[in-house]
Formats: sequence, structure tokens, C-alpha cells
Amino acid sequence: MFKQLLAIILGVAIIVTLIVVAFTISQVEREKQNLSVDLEYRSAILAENLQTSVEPLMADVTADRVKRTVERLTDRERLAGLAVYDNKENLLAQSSTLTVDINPAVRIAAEAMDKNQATSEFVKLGDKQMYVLSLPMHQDERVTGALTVLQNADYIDVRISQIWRNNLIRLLLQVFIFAIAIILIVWLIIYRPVVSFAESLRLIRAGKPASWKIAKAPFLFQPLFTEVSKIMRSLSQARTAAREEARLGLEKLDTPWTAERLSEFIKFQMKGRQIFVVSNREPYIHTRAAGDKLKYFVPASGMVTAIEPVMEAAGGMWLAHGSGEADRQAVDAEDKVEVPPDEPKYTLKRIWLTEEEENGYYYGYANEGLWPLCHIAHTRPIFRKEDWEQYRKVNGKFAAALLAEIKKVENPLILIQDYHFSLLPRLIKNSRPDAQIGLFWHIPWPNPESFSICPQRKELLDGMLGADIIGFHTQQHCNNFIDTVGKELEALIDLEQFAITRTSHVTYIKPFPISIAFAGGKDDLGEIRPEEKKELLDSLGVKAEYIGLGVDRLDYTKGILERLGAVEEFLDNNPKYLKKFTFIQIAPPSRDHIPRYREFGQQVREETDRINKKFGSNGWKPVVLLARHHTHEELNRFYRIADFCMVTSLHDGMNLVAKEFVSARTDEQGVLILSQFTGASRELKDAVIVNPYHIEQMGEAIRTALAMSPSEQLKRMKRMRNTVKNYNVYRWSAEFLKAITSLGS
Ligand code: ADQ
Repeated sequence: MFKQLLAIILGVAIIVTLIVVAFTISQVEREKQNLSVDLEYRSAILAENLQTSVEPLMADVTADRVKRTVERLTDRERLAGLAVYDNKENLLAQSSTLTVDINPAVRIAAEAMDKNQATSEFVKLGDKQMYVLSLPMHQDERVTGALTVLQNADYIDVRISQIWRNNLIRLLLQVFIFAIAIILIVWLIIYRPVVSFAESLRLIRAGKPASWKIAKAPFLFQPLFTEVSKIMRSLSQARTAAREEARLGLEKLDTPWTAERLSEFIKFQMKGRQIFVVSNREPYIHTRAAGDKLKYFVPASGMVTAIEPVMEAAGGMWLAHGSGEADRQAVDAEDKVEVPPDEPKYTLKRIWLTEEEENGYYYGYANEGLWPLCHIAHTRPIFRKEDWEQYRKVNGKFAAALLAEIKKVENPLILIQDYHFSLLPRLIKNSRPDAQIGLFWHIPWPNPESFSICPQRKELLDGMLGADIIGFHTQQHCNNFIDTVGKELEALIDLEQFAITRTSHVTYIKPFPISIAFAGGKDDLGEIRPEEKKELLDSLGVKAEYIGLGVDRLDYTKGILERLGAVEEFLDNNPKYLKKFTFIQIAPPSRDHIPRYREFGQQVREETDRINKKFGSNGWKPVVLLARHHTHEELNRFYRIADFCMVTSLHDGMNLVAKEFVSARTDEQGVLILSQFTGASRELKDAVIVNPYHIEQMGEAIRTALAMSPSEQLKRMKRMRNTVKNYNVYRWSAEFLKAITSLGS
């Protein structure tokens, strides 16, 4: 806005300046001419008068007489000076007032005598501008000499400068007044109405009543605003119709699920019960921008990607660890902030952790213990007593905060996310038996033997069984969990119902394969433009015809090193792709307080350098590593230009990158290479499925992907898109909520 305003003011200033300069030039010319003509005229009359006094002296020239007459006349007429020459161009006398050298003036006197007529010119004598007029003097028609009148012409220049200066001051004043006027006009007639109109549109879009009136729109915008208002009215009608349709179709889970339908589902099916989500990672992290302003970003987290759209549709409260450097500045006295910050739809309550708590509970127990334990990716889990203490303490801290929030809520509905909160379901259930609790485990569950190495396994399982429902991505993970409970705890297991009864409380174990919002809402992507690929690659300085893509948090479970190995294998076997193919790996650092993660990051960088050294030439690189956080909009640009996307996790609960890639391909092109050890591989059967430990097979998969015909790509992508579209995160959430609420408390 500021820039545009500045551009308008600058434009007007330039135009006004041009007009004023043109006007001043013409005024100056006119003034100069008038003053010169006036001076010439006055000088001519004066010279003729003086001529009558001096001419007689030339009959009998006495230097002294001539001199005296010259002085007298100079004095009388207030001239700059007079000079008298004889017909040999000798200077007979000059006024003593003439302090400048008048030698150059002799040329004018000579010309006057030669032509026998008055001759004049403006000349610079010393530092003065003079008007010099010479008249020939006669006796008996014979030229006896010349009388030269010198007039000071400096005042003409002074007057001209004065005109310039006055006009310049006027110009500055005009520009200033114009600038103020423009700012006022833009502010009052354009900016304020447009902002208020935009706010009304936002409210209408968000389904809230808006107070804006067309009549208030300035006449300039009347036609535009009238049209947009009609569109908004149609939108509102369409929304009502969709709501009605959603209400009628609530029972049919297999018809398409949208944000709208989910919010209707919550309103009507669940009688508007408020949802409380608990997770470690928060959906919005505030940081500091220049000038101590706040900015925010959405962290790279599969859990956030999945749950955020649900909360936007459902409303309610989300409790999470406040981990951003400016998080405390963004919250109110109760540590709450409305989010999304640009268009609030639910409340985020931040829980503060000390460094010791974060190190022990998050980095230590959850991520050095449970994460490798559940992934079985050949990184040894570490269980420290102190970390366990912090894990228990933080679970207790979240329980206290949540219990305070649900104090006055009957039958609260609580969705607990992930392995950071194994103990929370029991803590809540013990205090609030009426609460309905779902725990969703976003990562795999290992077999009972693997799990049995965990020293606190019994406490963990008991804590989890405080939930009414425990969800995993796949049936396999459910089976593993039930087997683990059977091995570790005293409990009654019903394999028909997939229910576990412990101390008379029943917990159901069910698969709910998580998903993404799919196109719709923020992810509505539209057509892919033909020039998108070139624009993006140029901005990165990448010179390649074919692009492979990997998008992951920099985590050892994601199979990034194996993927790089596959790129090397592919180039070794397919040299015709040298200088034509580049693999772009997007991998922002993750959990880098943990030594294993730092070491892994270093390995990925070294492996990238090694492969680039081996094959790279003339500015072409086979691997480009972008180790920074990207927004989902930015990631979508990459998804849309890649010839293939490679997801090669060694073990992954679901993997949403695979689904995001499919969702972004509105052109129904592109190939997904997918690890058989991801939950996603159970659904996306049209991907090229690989074993990430089999490097040669993965190298071959790259060749297959690049050689795949567009019609084959289209066939596969179409089917995968249908799968993700039909089973999006709104449906996931509706199924999960329905499963909890249908249990009764
Ligand atoms: P994650 O292990 O975080 O999730 P994943 O499901 O792949 O893994 O989701 C990662 C998310 O982070 C995606 O939405 C992706 O777009 C985003 N992301 C990746 N790289 C990024 C970058 N450079 N910048 C910004 N964002 C980036 C856990 C489990 C998964 C499970 C999810 C959801 O490990 O198996 O699918 O939860 O349940």
C-alpha cells in the first residue's frame, strides 16, 4: 500500500515538475526578452543624447576635455560607463567608474565605425554582464570616432534567477499539497472503503454476519461492490444448501467429506460439543520479525498437517507446548490466542515448559526413547530415568491444564495426539470419568518383542488404556498393540470387537488411516501453468530437464540416505540422464538438539556433496539439498513440477508427503515412488512400491518413473487422487469422532 501510494505521489510530482519547468522556461525567455529590449531602447535614446554632447569635441580633440565630459555625463546619467574612441580605434577616454577591462568593447566600436551605424551587443566584461552600444560620431559626414555606452545588465540575470527560485518554491509547495491531497483521497475514498469491504467479505466467507452496506461504497466502486455483493449472496445461499445437504447426508460416511460437512456433523450429530485437542507441537509458532513485530509459521509436522484443518472446521480448543521465541507475546492473560492468526476459528492454549522439562520429556524420553522404539529403524532407543521423570511430570502438567479447561464442560470430548502423551488418558479419566477420550498414535506400533525392551512399558500401556479409543493408521499396528497389551498387562482382550478391558474400563483399538484436506480450502490449487517448472527451476539456478523430489523432516526414519544412494545407482546405470536429471531434496532440520539427528544431518550433507562431486559438471548438480522450512504453498510448487516424488521411509505411520504430492497434481501427471513400510502404501497402490533397503530396486524405480508414459501416469495418478479425495482428513476425523461418541461415556 505504502509503495503504491509513493508511486502515485512520485508520478504526480514528476508531471507537476515537468509542467512547472516548461512554464518557467517560457516565462524566463519572455522576461529576458522584455528586459533586454527595454535596456536596448533606453540605451539607444541615451546614447543619441550623449552623442550630441560628445560629437562637437571630436573636431578638436583634447584628451582632458573629452575625459571631463565623459566623467560628467557618466555621473549625470548613472551609467556603468562611457568610452570614446577616435577613428583609429584609440581609446580617448573612459569613465573612471569602469573598474573592468573594457578592451573587448573596442571591437564593437570598430564595427560601428566600419558600418557607420549603431552597433550593440551583450558582452561579459570581467565578472560583469554588460550591454555595450557604440554610435559612430561624425564631422562633415566623416566618421571621427565612436561613442560607447556601457550599461550594467547583471540585473537581468538576477531577475531570471529570482523567477527560477520563486517557481521552484511554488513547485515544492504544490507537490507537498498534492501529496497530502492524494493521501487523503486514497485513504478516504479508496483504502477505507476497500478495507471495510474486504473485512465484510472475510466475515461472510467465515460464515459470520457482516454489517457492510453497498450504499456506503463510494460511487467509484458502486458497480464493483454491487457485483461482489451478489456473488457473496450466492455463496451464502450455496452454503446454506451445502449445510442442508450435509445434514441430510451425515449418516453416509462414504459420500465426499468437506470442512463444511464436518462442521455440520459436529453441530448436529454431536450437538455442538466442544472438542479439546492435546498435542506437543502447536499448529502456529510465533517468532519475532523486524521492528519487534510478531510473525508466525506452521511447523513441519504430519500431525499438524492433519489436525489443523479439522480444528478449523470444528472449532474448540487446542492445548500444546508454546515453543516459539515470541509465543508469550502473542497470548492473553490465560495463555490463549485465537488462530489461525489471520482468520481465527479456534483457540490455542499454550503450555509453557522449562528447558529441563523440554529436554527430558520431549528430546529425551519421547524422541530418543519412544520414537526409535516404535520405528525400529536401527537407531538404538535410549531410556534415561531422568527423562522418564520429566515425561511423567509434563504429562501431569498438561493434565492439570486440561482439567482446568474442562472443569465446567459436561462430557468433554478430548483428542490426544501421539506418543508424547501416553500417560495423559489415564490421568484425565481418573479425574473425569465422564470425559470421552480418543488417543491417536501417529507413528507405528512395534511387535511385542521389540516393545518389551522399554523399561516403563507397563506404565505407558496402562496410561494409554485410560482412553476410550486408541487409533492407529493400520490394522497391523492395532494388532501389534493388542499383542503387546496381552503380553505385558492383566487385561481382558476381545479380538472380535478389538476391545481391551482393564479395571472394568473398555478401550477400543481401531485403525483410522489419517489423511490431508485434499484440494479444497487452503489447498485449492487450480490448474498447473506450463511455465511453472521453468520459473521455479530458474529461481533455484537448477538446470535440468527431469526433476525428482523428496520432502521430509531431516529424520533418520525417512530413508533419505537410501534415497540418495538410489539416485547414485540410477545415474551409474543410466548415464544418458547425466546433466538432464536433478533430484531436489527438501529437508529442514528437525529435533537437532538430539546428537543422532545432528549426526544424521551431517551424513546427508556429506553424501550430497560426494554424489555432486562424482557426477556434477558445468554448473549441473545431480542433487540439490534445500535444508530450510517451506510453507505448504511453497511445497506445492515443488510437488507440481516434479516428474516423480520419492517417499522412502524405513518405517512410517502413514506419511502425508505422499498424499500431498498426489493432491497437488491437478494435471494427473507425475509418479509416486513409495516405500512399502509406510502406512500410505496400503492405500496408494498405484505408486511404484519399493523396499528402501534395496538400493538397486530403488535406482530401477527412478528409471521406471522417468520412462513412464503420460497415459500410464494419468491412469495411476487419477486412481490415487480418487483415493485421497474420498478418504480425506475430514472423513478421518468424522470417523474417529463418531467412533468415540457412539460409545457413550
Ligand atoms: P511426520 O513424521 O512429521 O508425521 P509426514 O506424515 O510425512 O511425517 O508429514 C510431514 C509434514 O511436514 C508434511 O505435511 C510435510 O508437508 C511437512 N514438511 C516436510 N518437509 C517440510 C519442509 N521442508 N518445510 C515445511 N514442511 C515440511 C507423523 C508420522 C507420519 C504420519 C503423520 C500424521 O511420522 O507417519 O503420517 O504424523 O499422522
